[in-house]
Amino acid sequence: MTGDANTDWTSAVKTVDDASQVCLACHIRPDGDALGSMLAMAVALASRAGDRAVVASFGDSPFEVPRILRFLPGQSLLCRPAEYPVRPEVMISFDAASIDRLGPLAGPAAAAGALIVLDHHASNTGFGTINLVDPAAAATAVLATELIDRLGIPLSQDIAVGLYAGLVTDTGSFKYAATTPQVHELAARLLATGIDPGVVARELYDRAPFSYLHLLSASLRRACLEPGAAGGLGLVWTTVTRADRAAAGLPLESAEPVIDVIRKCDEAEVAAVLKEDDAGTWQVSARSKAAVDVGELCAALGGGGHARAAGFSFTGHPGEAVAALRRLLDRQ
Ligand SMILES: [Mn+2]
Repeated sequence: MTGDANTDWTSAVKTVDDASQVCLACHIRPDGDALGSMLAMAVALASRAGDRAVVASFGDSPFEVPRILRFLPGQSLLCRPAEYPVRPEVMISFDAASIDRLGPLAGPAAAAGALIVLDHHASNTGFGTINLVDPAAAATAVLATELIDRLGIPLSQDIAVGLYAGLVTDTGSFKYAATTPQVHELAARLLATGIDPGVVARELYDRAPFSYLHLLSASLRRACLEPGAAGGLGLVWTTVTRADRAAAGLPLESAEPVIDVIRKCDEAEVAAVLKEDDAGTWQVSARSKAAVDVGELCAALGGGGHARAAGFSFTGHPGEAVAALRRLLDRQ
């Protein structure tokens, strides 16, 4: 935690308590941690007596909640970026390492009377007026829980579902090294509200339309193994093209789970999936097992993320993106 942590938490609580309007935002193309944490906080703030207005949004265009996150409670509190206050009295940012990750909501963030930043990226730039940033936290959901607790708001089931979704997402269903005893203690607290972990897991990971099987198959068939990459630790990569998605009738976000199949490969420390978006830009997801910091690598390519899970965007031929990645891997 940066700065004097306790002072920062105290001023965050006072800032929220004193506000007549609180505006929430999370990073563009939100994942379960970004949207789950934000909606949990939105429900928490809206549940409290008083006439404080609460709005929440993210800067995607078109503005659509990703399919796998449509089960999250609190979506009635969402507004489109165009309807977002231009100069919020108090704004809270969730899971964004830098202000540009808010997309079009970076403007309101820069103009806000107070900006509270809740995040766990080691690369966080400290762009808030109050920065509640803890790289040791397994998820932004951990920090959102702390703020909800400090505000004295009891955890309802609707709040717990969002926080639990964040925890599950960022720990890879309690599989990653960040899964500390404290993570399981928080999970226990959230489950004790009576929420169903099976429902959350199924919504997040265990459902897809039939056509996804064809998209997955096309992508797996093209997988390349480069055993000599990363100083002999190995790289495995593949693509999901616009043509694959058009054939399956699926949006970009449907390609997200492909990396979890690719990264199983024993012969590679690093895995990458290049997903072609609707504009023809490649959205690259990278994962590592233990030795390589893909967060650093992706930051060098204009992206960012964590040591074991990160990403960047690339315009050009996918082979060039892989070549750029390979050069950095060999250097690291
Ligand atoms: Mn996160």
